Amino acid sequence: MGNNIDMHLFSDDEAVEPARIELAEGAVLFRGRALAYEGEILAQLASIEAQSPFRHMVTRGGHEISAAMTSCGRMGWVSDRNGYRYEAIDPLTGKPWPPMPASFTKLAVEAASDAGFEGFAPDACLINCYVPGAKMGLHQDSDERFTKAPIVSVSLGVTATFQFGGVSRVDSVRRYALRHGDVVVWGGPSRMAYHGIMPVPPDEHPLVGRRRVNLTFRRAR
Ligand code: MD6
Ligand code: FE
Repeated sequence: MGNNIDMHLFSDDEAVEPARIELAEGAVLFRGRALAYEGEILAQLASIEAQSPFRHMVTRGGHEISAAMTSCGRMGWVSDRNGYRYEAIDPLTGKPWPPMPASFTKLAVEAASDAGFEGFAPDACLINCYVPGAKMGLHQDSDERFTKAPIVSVSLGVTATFQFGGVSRVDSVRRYALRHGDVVVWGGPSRMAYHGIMPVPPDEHPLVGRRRVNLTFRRAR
């Protein structure tokens, strides 16, 4: 029995690290929550990429965003010299964004519900692809009309360091490793928290390769 206790406490990372971590009020990290869906998500991702490829968008100021992006769902996130917004047509292809796969919606809705946000109905899934060195500076997600809805974020591939601050840019930030399969839900008092991704290290994931892919589900309209 003593051995079992030792194994439970020290031999298994899952046991040492809880599956659910409260980052702040309204923000929850679920370790490994998407692992049960990984094959399905990666297959759907290949199909989405084939229809609406990853591309580097520019900001209003003309700076290229280092993460390559695409979207699925009724609305997609777009940035160009006119700024950030949601659009129903992919400007690269001139066609609607690929539909949101049912498995994506199920994962996002269930995770939101477990974090305390019932009735989440995402209409947009922004997909970010980071190669080694790519990053995302501290920002707030404020382009959505319904900020009452939470955001659900799914990390795949190479582990990256997530910075999570407060609702003011000058608030101190905490850092968390986001690994393949981790899901973060945030809303309520955390919905406007500043956050970012530190430069992704030159690692390789056995299924995803030398990249990190992040899905963020939102209610845009
Ligand atoms: C990323 N994520 O993880 C970028 N935004 O690659 C985000 O910007 C983000 O993870 C809002 C809520 C959760 C997120
Ligand atoms: Fe964000």
